[in-house]
Amino acid sequence: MHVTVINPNTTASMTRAIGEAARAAAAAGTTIVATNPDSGPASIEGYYDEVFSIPGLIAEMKKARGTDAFVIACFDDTGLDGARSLADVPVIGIGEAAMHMATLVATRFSVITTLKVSVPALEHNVRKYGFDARCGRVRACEVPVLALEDPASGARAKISSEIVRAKDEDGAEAIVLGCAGMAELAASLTREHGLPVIDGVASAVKLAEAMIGLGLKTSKVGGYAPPRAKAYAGTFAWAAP
Ligand code: 5HY
Repeated sequence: MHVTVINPNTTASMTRAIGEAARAAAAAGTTIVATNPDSGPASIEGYYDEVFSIPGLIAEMKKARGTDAFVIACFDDTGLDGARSLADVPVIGIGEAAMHMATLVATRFSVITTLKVSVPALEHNVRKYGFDARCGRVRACEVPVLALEDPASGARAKISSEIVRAKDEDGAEAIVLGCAGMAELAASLTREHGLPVIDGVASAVKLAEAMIGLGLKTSKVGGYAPPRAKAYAGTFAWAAP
């Protein structure tokens, strides 16, 4: 199995950490290639950054050869529907994957993301995926995406105290980590707090392996039908279907 993991922001150090988390979760025989675009935002925090990260994501998909599945390694599931329209193979967003895993192990979960500017887009995804009856709240630990990799940011402690609040105030029975940059914290936070703390990168890789194993492909009979051939002008002529 060959899985292409795309970090839609342009920060290579974050892509390396995402690749490590994906390989740590992958089964023997699954090869992981982790990439990021060379144009677009250094991190995705809110709607504006999201808009400018999608062309780079699509460009990385078009470059990929012989992949059996794509993983979009941004918790906003950036450009997920457009990506599924382009690809025949499964395309899995780490946000949707982690939420599915949470509902398999708990009646109620909370999401802990980076900044509050990211919260509305994630709340929208919770509703879009039909998890609003199972998700207590989308919380922000107020640590910027790129500060997550800086030990001096106190990110782990801030996420940890948000978990305590989610358990007390939301009745959370599981926690979903709301950023690809939090992947390496899942295991130790699970031990510390005595409940499942779920990382989307690992969740998406395992779901990709399951879907490839089942021979499941993206349906092309409706919303994810291939885009109709047409001209794209100017900067995006390369993206013309
Ligand atoms: C992520 N941003 O997973 C999201 C998290 C967020 O660059 N990678 C990003 O804050 O929305």
